[in-house]
Amino acid sequence: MQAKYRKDYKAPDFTVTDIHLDFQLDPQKTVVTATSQYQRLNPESTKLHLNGHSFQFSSIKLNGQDFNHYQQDKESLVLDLSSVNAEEFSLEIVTNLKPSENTSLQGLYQSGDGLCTQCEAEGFRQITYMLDRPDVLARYTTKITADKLKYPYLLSNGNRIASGELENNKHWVEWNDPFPKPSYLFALVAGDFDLLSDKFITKSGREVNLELYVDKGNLDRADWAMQSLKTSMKWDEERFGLEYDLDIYMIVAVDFFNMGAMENKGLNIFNSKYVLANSQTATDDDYLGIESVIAHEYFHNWTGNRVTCRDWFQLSLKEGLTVFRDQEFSSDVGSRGVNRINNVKFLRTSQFAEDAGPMSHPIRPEKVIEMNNFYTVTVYEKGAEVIRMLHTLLGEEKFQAGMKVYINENDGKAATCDDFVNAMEKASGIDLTQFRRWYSQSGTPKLTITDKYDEKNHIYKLTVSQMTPVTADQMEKVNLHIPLKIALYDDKGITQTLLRDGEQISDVLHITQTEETFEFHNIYTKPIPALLCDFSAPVKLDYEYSTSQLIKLLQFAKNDFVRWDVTQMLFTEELRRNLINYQQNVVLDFSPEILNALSKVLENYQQDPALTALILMLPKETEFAESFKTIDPDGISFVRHFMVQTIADNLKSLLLQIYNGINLDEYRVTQEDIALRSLRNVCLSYLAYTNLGNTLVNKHYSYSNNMTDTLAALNCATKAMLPCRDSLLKDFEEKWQHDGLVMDKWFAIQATRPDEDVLVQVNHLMDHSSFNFNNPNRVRSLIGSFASHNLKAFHNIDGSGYRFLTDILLKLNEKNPQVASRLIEPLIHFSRFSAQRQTLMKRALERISAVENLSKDLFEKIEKALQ
Ligand code: B3K
Ligand code: ZN
Repeated sequence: MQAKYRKDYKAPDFTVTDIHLDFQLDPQKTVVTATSQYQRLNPESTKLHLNGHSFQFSSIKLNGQDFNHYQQDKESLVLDLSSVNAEEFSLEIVTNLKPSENTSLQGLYQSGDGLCTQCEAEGFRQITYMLDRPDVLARYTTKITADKLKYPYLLSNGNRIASGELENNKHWVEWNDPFPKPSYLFALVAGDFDLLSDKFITKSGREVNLELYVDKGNLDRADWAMQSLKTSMKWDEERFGLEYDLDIYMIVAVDFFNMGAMENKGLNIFNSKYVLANSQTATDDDYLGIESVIAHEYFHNWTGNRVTCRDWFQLSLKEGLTVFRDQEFSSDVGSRGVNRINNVKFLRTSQFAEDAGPMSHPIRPEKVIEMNNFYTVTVYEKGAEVIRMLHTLLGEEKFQAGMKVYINENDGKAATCDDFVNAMEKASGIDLTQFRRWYSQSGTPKLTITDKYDEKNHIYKLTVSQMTPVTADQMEKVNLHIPLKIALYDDKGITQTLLRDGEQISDVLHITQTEETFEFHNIYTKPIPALLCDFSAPVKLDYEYSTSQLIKLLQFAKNDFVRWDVTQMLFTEELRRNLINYQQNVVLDFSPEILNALSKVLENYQQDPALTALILMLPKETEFAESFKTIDPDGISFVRHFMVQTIADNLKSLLLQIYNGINLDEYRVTQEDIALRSLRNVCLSYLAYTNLGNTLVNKHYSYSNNMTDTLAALNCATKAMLPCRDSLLKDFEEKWQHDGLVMDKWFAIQATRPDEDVLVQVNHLMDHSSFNFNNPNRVRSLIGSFASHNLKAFHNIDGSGYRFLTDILLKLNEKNPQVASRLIEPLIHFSRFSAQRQTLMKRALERISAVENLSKDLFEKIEKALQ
C-alpha cells in the first residue's frame, strides 16, 4: 500500500473556487450533483487528478458538455485536459450513494433515522470526485432535497438562503457558506430532531443564533451543552480576542460516530456522548468532558477553519493548538491544578506508550499510509504540550501577540506548523530555532538530574542531562530546547529565592545541551528540589529522590501538580518493590511512612478536596504498567490489590469519617461539589474493601440522586466483588436498558470485572439487547474496555483475550476500519510482554494481516508492529 511523505508536498496544479452541491437525499439512493468552478494554477498542467471512491459514478460534464477524456481507477478520476485551453472551467459530476449501507461512518451515512456526513480527513471523496485536500479552499453552496416527514430538518454549512416545498411530500433547503473552506469541513445533516435554540451577542454586538439538535425526547439533556457553548464563545473573546463570524452556529448530536465530534464550519456534528447530559444520566466527568469537547470544536472555528492546514502532515497545527486552547479554557473556568494533573495522567499513559511503541511519530509525522491513523495522542496531546512549552517560554502576553500575528497573516489560508512558530518568533523576538525540533523529533526525552550542595559557599548546583531514546521511526536524536520549571524548598517547606550573583533568576531553566549545570546562590541549607513543576515539558524525569524527600514535597510543595506527582512516585516505588516480593514469593509490605503521609493529606482534606481525591487515587493497573520494561499483568494486579487493601485497612476510620462528613443533598455541577463528590467516592472505593463495604456501597447506590454516585457504587461493588453487586448491576440494567449511552457505562464495568470468567461474560453481552456491533460507542465500551483496561484478563496467558480481539477485528476490518484501527492498539504493543505472550500476540496480528481486503488502517499498524 502506498505511503505519502511530508517531504513530497507539492502545491496543487488546479484549485476549486466555488462548488455547488445538489443532494437528492434517500438512504437507499442519494443522487449528488456537484458543479464546481476550477482554476488551473499551473499553466503547464494538463492532467487533473480527482479523488473519489465508494460511490457509483454516473456522469461528468465540462463547461456543460459531456466529457469523456478521463481514466478511472479504484480511487481516482484523472481528466485529460490537453484539449482544454481555458484557465477556468466548470465540471458537473453526478454520483449515486447508498448511505444506509455505509457502515464506515465516513462520507454520507445513516445514523439512526437521520443522515449525516463525516469528511475529515478524506471522507468527502466518498461523496463525489474532488480535489480532496486541505489546501484547496472553495466557497460552498448546498441544496438539499428530501422527504419532508422523515427529514424535516435539512442542514449544511453557513447561512440558510432559500427553501421551498415540492410535490410528493418533498421539500428543499439551500445553504451558502461565505467562507472558503477545504472539503473536509463540509457537512450535511437531515433528520427529525428536537431543537434547543438560544442566542449569543458577540463583543462587537452581533447576534448569533445558536441551535442544538438532539434526538426526539432528549431535550432535557441539552442544556449543559448549550451553556458550555456560550461559555466557550465568551472565553475565546476574552482570552484570545477571537469572535464568532457567522450569524448561526449549529450543533447536531448523532448516535453513530467514529470519534468525539467534528468542527465543520457552522455545523458541528457530535457524538451524542459529548452533548447529552442530565444529573440522572451523566457523571461529573461526562459533564466536564462535554464542556471541553464543545469548547474544542468551537475553538476550531479560528484555529482550524479560518486558518486551516496546508496538508495533513500539519494536523498538529490545528489540533495541538486547539487542545491547548481547550485545556486553558477548562483551567480558567474550572480548577487549573486538577486539569493539569488529569491531562498529564493521560499523556503519560497513552502518549508515552505510543512514542515507545511501533507507531511512534513526531507531532508532525513524516510518513503516512492512512491519515485517520494519525489522529493520535501524539499529534493532539503532545502537540498541545509543545504549544504549552511555547507559552511557558514566551509568557501569556507575547504568546497572545504571536497568536495575533499568526491569525492575521494566515486568515483564509492553509498554513503550516512553521508558519505558526514563525509568528511566535516574530512577535516575541525569542529565538526558536532549536525549539522547532520538537516538531520533527519523536520519542520521550529523559532528563537525568543530579545535585550538589556546597555548604561552605552556600551554592546549590543542579546538573541536567538530556537524552531521547531511539524510537521505531527514528534512529538519530538531537538535543531539544526544554523548559524545566523548578522550585527549591528548605527542610521546613520555605521556598528559596532563586539567585545567581545576587540577581533573581527565572524558575524556568532552559535545557538545550547534552549536559549543563545550573548554580543557585545564597542557599543556606541543603534544599529539596521540586523538578518539572506543572509538568513544564513532556519528558521523563530521573532524579534519585529519597522517600523522605518525596513525603516532604507531598506535605509542603506549593505546586498542585508536584504534590500529586510525588505521590505517584511513592506509589510506583511501593508497587515495584512489592512486585519483586511477589515474584520471589516473599510477604508483601507497605511503607508505614507513606501510610502516615496519606493520612495527613486526608486529615487536611478541607484545604483542597479535589487535589486530596487525586492524590489518594491509586494509579490504575494500566497506569502502573507504563513504568515497567516488561509488564507482569498478574503481578501488577495482585500487588495493586494488596495496596488498596492495605490502605483501606489502615486508614479505615479516617476514610469513614470523611465519607460520612461530606453531605451533598442537591446535585449541582459546581467545582466545589464535584470536588467533594470525587473525594467521597474515592473514600468509598477503599471502604469497599473493608467489612463495612457491602452495607456502605449498597446504601450509596440506593440513596444516590445522580449518576456520579450511582456509578461510583456500581464500580466499587464490582471491583471489590461485594455480595450486592449482582443485584445492583441488575437494577441498573433494568432501569437503563432502553438507553445505549447510559448502558455504555454498564458495559464498561462488566468488561473490567476482576472475575476469572470475565471473557465469557463479555461474549455473552455482545448478544445483549442494548448492544449493537455497528455502534462505535457500544464497541468501545464493551470490547475496547476489555482489551485496554482489563490488563489481567486481556493478557491471559492462555491467549483467549488475544483470540477474542482478533475475531472482532476481522469483522470490523470490513465494517468500520477506523474503529478497528483504534481497537487494535493493545495488540500492537507486544514488545513489553513476556516471550510467551509476545508469540501469541504476534500470531494474532499475523492472522489479521493474512486476510483479503485488509484495510489500510489495520495494514499500516500491523506492518509497523511486525517489522
Ligand atoms: N477534527 C476532528 C477529528 C477528525 C478525525 C478524523 N478521523 C475532531 C477534532 O479534533 O476536533
Ligand atoms: Zn480538534
